[in-house]
Formats: sequence, structure tokens, C-alpha cells
Amino acid sequence: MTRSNLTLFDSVRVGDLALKNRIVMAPLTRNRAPNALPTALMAQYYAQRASAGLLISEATAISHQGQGYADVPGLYAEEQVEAWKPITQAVHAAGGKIVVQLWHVGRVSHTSLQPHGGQPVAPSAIAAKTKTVLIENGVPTFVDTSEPRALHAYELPDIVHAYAAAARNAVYTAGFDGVEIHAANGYLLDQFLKSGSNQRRDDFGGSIENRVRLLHEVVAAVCDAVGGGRVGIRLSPVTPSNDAFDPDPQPLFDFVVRELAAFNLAYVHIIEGATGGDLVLDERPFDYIGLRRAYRAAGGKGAWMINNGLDKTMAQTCVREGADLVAFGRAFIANPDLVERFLHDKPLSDSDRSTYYGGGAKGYTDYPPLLT
Ligand code: 8OZ
Repeated sequence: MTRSNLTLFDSVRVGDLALKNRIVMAPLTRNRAPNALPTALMAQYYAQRASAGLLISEATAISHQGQGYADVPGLYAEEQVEAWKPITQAVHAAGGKIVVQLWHVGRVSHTSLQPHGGQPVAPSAIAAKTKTVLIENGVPTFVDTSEPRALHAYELPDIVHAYAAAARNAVYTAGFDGVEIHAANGYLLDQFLKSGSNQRRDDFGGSIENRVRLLHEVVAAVCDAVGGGRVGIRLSPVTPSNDAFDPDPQPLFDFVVRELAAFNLAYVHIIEGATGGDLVLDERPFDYIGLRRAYRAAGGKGAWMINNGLDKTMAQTCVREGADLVAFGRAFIANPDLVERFLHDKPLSDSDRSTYYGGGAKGYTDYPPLLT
């Protein structure tokens, strides 16, 4: 088959995983895991969406320090790992595949969510001009993130180990098909990459090579833990989310993907533009085709996944032009059967923003599939 005949509905091999189609459910934070514990409702929610070629879980904390929002799940304590098992089982029983997104928020946190009420950690002691979500009496409230403290270099190996340990928990115990390293959207790894948040003077700041060092170590450790064929990574070169900023993202991310090429990753997942498909008027141009070419030219064989508010027609065009997978976020909230709706060109339902974060079944598991 030539590329020009490919459709979103064709199967594809992604690292160690055989996917039944190229439609991916993007990671979506839903804040329905009180005490960082996954629930039975989450099993129902993910299983409802198992016709996607791949489900990427909501961002999941690799450590208590890595947590920055109320009621997001974790994957570091034994009871959390146990609580994920019925979720991966439900997805598999429904014929789906699921990877977990491994998350350390860095400075995007609040003292009330940190161990011993301490300060959130960051590459440098620079606060993010952004909000986080706390849940008070069941009601989500947006509050400023707390002033972070700069990590000591001697603390970084523990963070690298936490990523690897969470990856092992995911694949060997919880039953996930793989992991996605969250290096996007202004969280810890993105904070190290970008000079707006990284003003360090040691081996982890300054030059591009130095700013990429922590990411490189994390990817190496996670691949070592579970094998590159079960590892994906998410990047967002230009998103302003969570106050992420770098004045010169193209050489930075070209360098990042060239480094990644050596790891035999399952996939590289790129948020093209501002997270959530929101339009930013002052967005600088970024050459995403050039980014993919840089990865391929360096020998990168992983699947190329793109994401950002695409509709079916745009996604189909992208697949013909070289994307291997397309991730859809919001569309999966109100359309559990998104794949079938795309296949039969059926209309999509709109999601209710007021139930995105926190709450129960309403706006979560109660969006029906279309009747056939
Ligand atoms: C929305 C609300 C909270 C967190 C991301 C994990 O942007 C998130 C997130 C999104 O990657």
C-alpha cells in the first residue's frame, strides 16, 4: 500500500504494539481519582472508548512530588498500581490498548498537594504564571501555583528513578501496554527544556544539550525499564500552556528529536501549536514537517503521532502526508464511539466544559454512543 491510500482506519505497528487503527485518544486530565487512586468509574470510561487504536491515559503522577492537581491519579504507591489493574483489564476485555502517561508537574503545583506541604520543585526558582485545580467540597477551584524552589542536581537521579519505577509498575504490574513520557505542556521535563523556566548554571541548564539532559536521562531509564518498543513521548514545542516559553524552539526541538532517534521508541507525539487547539495570535511559526524530517534523518523509526484539534478530514490528510497516528482529545470526551462516527461520517456531540475536571459520572461516562 502506498502512503496516499492510507486511511485513519488502517492498522499499524507501533513499537511492540499492533494497533487496529490510527485514531488515538489523547491524554485528558479529568480529576476523578480522589486520593490519587484510580476508580471503577475510570474503568468504565476508558473501556467505553476502547475502539480507538490506542488510549493514552490521563496524566498520572510518578511520585507525590510530581503531583500538581487535586484528584489526579498516581502510579507510585502499591494501592495505586493495584487500582489501575481493573482499568487495563476492562480496556483489554473491550479489545483496546492503553498506555499510561507518566507525569511530573515540576513547578505547576501547590504546597497543599506536596509532601509535607513543601514547595513545588523546578529547574529554577521561577514561578509559573498559571493556575492549578484544587477541589474543595467537590467543587473545582482554580488557584495560583505556589513559588517553586530550584532542584539540586543531586535530587535529579531520584526523579529519573521515579519515572523508571512508575514505568515498571505500569507494564509489569498494572497491565498497561506501555507508557508515554509527558514532556509537554510546561511540566517538569518541558520546564527543563525551555529557557523561560530553566536558568540553571550547571550541567542541566544553559546550552540546548544541557537543557535536554534530564529528558535524555529519563528516556534512557524508562526504555531500560520496559523496552523502547513500549515507550512514547509527548512534546509541545510552542505551547504557551502553564507559562512554557522558549525564544528559539526550532533548534531546541530538532535537537530533542535527533536525540530521541537513538532510542527505538514506539512513538513520538507532537502537540502542534497551543495545547487544546486554542488559537494563539502571536504564535511563532514552527516547522513541524521539518521536525519529523529531523527525526527520520537521524534514523528515528518510531510512529509519528500528531495532535491538536484536527477534524476527520484534516487528520486523514495528515496521515496521507506522513503522520502515522492522530490523537484526538476533546472529541473523545463526548464521543466514546469516535472511531465509528468518523468511519460512517456521523455527526459529533459537543462536550460540556463544566464537567471536564472533577465530579462523577455526569459528563464522564454518560455520553452515549450513537444508536446504529
Ligand atoms: C488540563 C488540566 C490539568 C492538567 C496537560 C495534564 O495539559 C495536563 C492538564 C490539562 O498536559
